[in-house]
Amino acid sequence: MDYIHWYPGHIAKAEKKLKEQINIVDVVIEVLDARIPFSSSYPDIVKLLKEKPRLILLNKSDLADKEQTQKWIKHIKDTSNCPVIATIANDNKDVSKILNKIAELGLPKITELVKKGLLPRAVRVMVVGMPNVGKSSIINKLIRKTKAKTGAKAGVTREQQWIRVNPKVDLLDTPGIIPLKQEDQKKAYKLAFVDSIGENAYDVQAAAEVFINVMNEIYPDLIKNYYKLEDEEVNITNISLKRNWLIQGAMADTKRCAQNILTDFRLGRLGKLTLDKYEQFI
Ligand SMILES: Nc1nc2c(ncn2[C@@H]2O[C@H](COP(=O)(O)OP(=O)(O)OP(=O)(O)O)[C@@H](O)[C@H]2O)c(=O)[nH]1
Ligand SMILES: [Mg+2]
Repeated sequence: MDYIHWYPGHIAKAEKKLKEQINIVDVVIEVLDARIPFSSSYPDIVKLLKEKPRLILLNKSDLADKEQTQKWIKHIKDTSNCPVIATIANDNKDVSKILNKIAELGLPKITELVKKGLLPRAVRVMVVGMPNVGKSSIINKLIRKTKAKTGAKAGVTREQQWIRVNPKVDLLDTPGIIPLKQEDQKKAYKLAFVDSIGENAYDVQAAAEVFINVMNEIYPDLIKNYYKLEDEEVNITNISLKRNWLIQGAMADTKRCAQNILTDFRLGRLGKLTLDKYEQFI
């Protein structure tokens, strides 16, 4: 099997920046992709976030299997002891729920400050998550109504700003990117399927093959039915031929086909799917 590769230099840099950001916040919003709640999580998150209180969002829940999302929410709540909310970035219904949770999670810290004789202040929060899970979209929706930036604070790199979302919550405008460090290739491929890993790190055709295998395990017949295959084996060549994705000499254009399969999944054309099937993990 082809392997997905990462670049250690990038990881070290991302990690350093994330650590600096973590130091100055009270609460962290961890964004996961609802289609892969396990594979988009970071195994050592508690340590990475220095045990800061955490709100977990299963974002892109509009693209995930609803029943699976409910099971994952309950499981993550039970095992992490953190509040968990399913979100859709361009839907504003959950904004107040998110902000209330942040204020609640940050309250012990603010109370502690007041006990020390300091003035109460807004809870400082930041958004973290793997690439492409929807961090920026979530920041944008939280600050939609507020354009006022509250200025830089010591210890933050200059391009970062605090935004007063409401009297109780200050949000860091730059998300923290969680380094993709897993050696676990199964997880890596699932991250590739949801576009969390750049295509220069893997072979698209190999990824599409793995995708078909994953789909056959979790949603048997879905790929076969979607691409209207009959008795032929479900593979890239047969899908190309069926769809008439051809290159010279009437040969299957497997490269184009592989790309199209992944795009169909990413755009939700194959349906609302969860590729980390809860029952396979528990
Ligand atoms: N369907 C759907 N698409 C979403 C959702 N959230 C974000 N997206 C899309 O996913 C893509 C990535 O969203 P971003 O907010 O840029 O994600 P990010 O985590 O900031 O990505 P990086 O900055 O690259 O790490 C964009 O095309 C968004 O429109 C969601 O809840 N549902
Ligand atoms: Mg972003």
